[in-house]
This record gives sequence, C-alpha cells and structure tokens, in this order.
Amino acid sequence: MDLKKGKRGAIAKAISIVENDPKEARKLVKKIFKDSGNSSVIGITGPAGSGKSSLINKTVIAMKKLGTKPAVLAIDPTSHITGGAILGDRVRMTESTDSGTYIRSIASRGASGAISNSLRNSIRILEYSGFNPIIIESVGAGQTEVEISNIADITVVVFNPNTGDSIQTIKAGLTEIGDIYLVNKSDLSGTNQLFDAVLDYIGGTERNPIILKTSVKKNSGITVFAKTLKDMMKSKKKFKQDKNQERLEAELKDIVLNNFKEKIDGMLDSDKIFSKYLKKLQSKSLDPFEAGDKITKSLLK
Ligand SMILES: Nc1nc2c(ncn2[C@@H]2O[C@H](COP(=O)(O)OP(=O)(O)O)[C@@H](O)[C@H]2O)c(=O)[nH]1
Ligand SMILES: [Mg+2]
Repeated sequence: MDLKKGKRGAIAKAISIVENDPKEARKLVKKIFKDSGNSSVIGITGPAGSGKSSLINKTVIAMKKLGTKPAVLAIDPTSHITGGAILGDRVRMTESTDSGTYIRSIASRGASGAISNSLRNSIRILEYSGFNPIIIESVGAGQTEVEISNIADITVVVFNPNTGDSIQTIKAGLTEIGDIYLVNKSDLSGTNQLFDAVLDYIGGTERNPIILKTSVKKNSGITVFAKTLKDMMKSKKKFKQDKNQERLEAELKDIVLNNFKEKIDGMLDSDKIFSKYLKKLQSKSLDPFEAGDKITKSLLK
C-alpha cells in the first residue's frame, strides 16, 4: 500500500509498469481504477522554450503553499530520441522536486492523435496516490495541444514575447483550447504588444479565458497564476463528472479499436483473400484502394 501513501519509489515503479509492461499494467489498473478520476488535471502547453517547465517548477511551490498537493507529468515527444530533454526538465525542476512534489517525464508514445494509454494510467496512479492537481506539461506540436485539452480539466497555453511566431501560433488553433493564457517571460520587451494581441484574438471570445503575464525570471505573476488555478479547480468541479464520462467513452473506443487492430493484423498474415489481392496489387491489376476495399469487404462478411 506504498502507492496509496504516495511513496515516491512505489509511484515510480507503478508508472514504469504502465509504460512498459502491458500485462502487469492491467493488474495495476484493476486495483486502482475505482479510486481514480477525482483529481483536477491541468494541461500546460505552448511552444518549446516558452518556459513551461520553469513556470511549473515555480507554480507547484506556490500551489503547495495554497494547500494543494500537485504532481507533474512532462510529456516530451523528443525524449525517446535524444534523452536530452528529459534531463533538461529534470534539472530545471529540481527545486520543486526537493519540496516534495512528484515530477516525472514520460514519453508520448503511440499513434499520433491517440492519447496514449500510459498517460491515462499514469494520471490514475497519481490520483490514487493522493495528488491533486495533476499537471501535464506538453510541447505544443501540432496535434498534441488539442489532445491535451481532451484530457485536461483546465488547459493553460503559454506564449512568450521573444518569438516572432507567437501571433502565428495564436492564430493556428490555440485560440480554442485555453482556459488560461499566459504571456510568460514578461521581463522581456514586446510583452505588452503580445498581451494586447492575445487579448484581441482570444479575450473577446465567448469562453472569456483568463489572460495573465508571468515572469519566472522576475518571479512575478506566479502567485496570481497559482491562485487562479486553485480557484478554477473549484469552479470546474461541476463539469468534471461529464468530462470524465466522455473520456471513458473515448478510452473504451480506443481500446476496442486497438484490440481489433491487433487481432486483424495477426489474421492478415495468413489470410488467403489478403494474399490474393496483394498479388493483384503487386502485379498492378488493381490499385491500392481497390485491393484494400476488396479485402475489407471480405473481412467484414
Ligand atoms: N527571460 C526569461 N526567461 C525565461 C523565463 N521562463 C523561462 N525562461 C527561460 O526560457 C528557456 C526555456 O525554458 P523551459 O522552461 O525549458 O521551456 P519549455 O520548453 O517551455 O519547458 C530557459 O532557458 C529558461 O531559463 C522568464 O520568465 N523570463
Ligand atoms: Mg519543458
């Protein structure tokens, strides 16, 4: 029951299991599932280098002071390639780790578009261990920020003024997802222009998101941000149940589709119809779509 007590080693082990060992992961999820789904999930997204990790490092300390018990999962799509990013995050986040917050980098695996199973279950582990909120850091790279808003109860988008493409980023879809927009690095010039631009593009929308300036360097705006998050955790509580139900539906579909995919993948290798139409394709008497349709039809019979 070390996991329930929030023991660091037990959590680390459990997350490794859901990342690497599907069989053990099933046993684990069976044990903890009933006690999950009760923490606020805060997604923090934005371009690489916008200061998400630095900001989280400070924010969790402020949130602890406000009486919450945050944990952090940093999803880094590049971490499995170089490993460097993990170290970067770890180093930058040591301050908050020392204060007793659980922080971990996890690889975002799986097909693009699919929130990986391991992320869902890592969140469950942290919920079971008594953490609330669970903060997810994800690099805004195309699909991921949209995805993060699917699992997060609160979505935070981080911009900063020293990147010329910030306005482009704002236009490119991030306008829809944020509950809070941060203009971080507000110690740099261009902050007010960017703040005004964000206000113009996003502030007037019906959702009425909150827009704040923060600077990790100057340690300004962090307390306000932490307080805003805490208040929002409370105010969003009434939507949590509905969101959970939707997420479970999406997860169930994922699992069923995956099961089918694996099953059928195995069947195709020895399927006569498949090899028949493969030959026709290879000899160019059918095009790929035609061959695909024929095989699919025969499988669904
Ligand atoms: N000037 C300034 N630099 C910052 C601020 N916050 C973060 N940085 C720097 O921006 C760089 C990227 O920060 P990081 O937290 O790794 O960004 P992430 O990729 O979004 O997680 C680092 O060199 C930080 O020291 C800030 O408020 N002001
Ligand atoms: Mg980071």
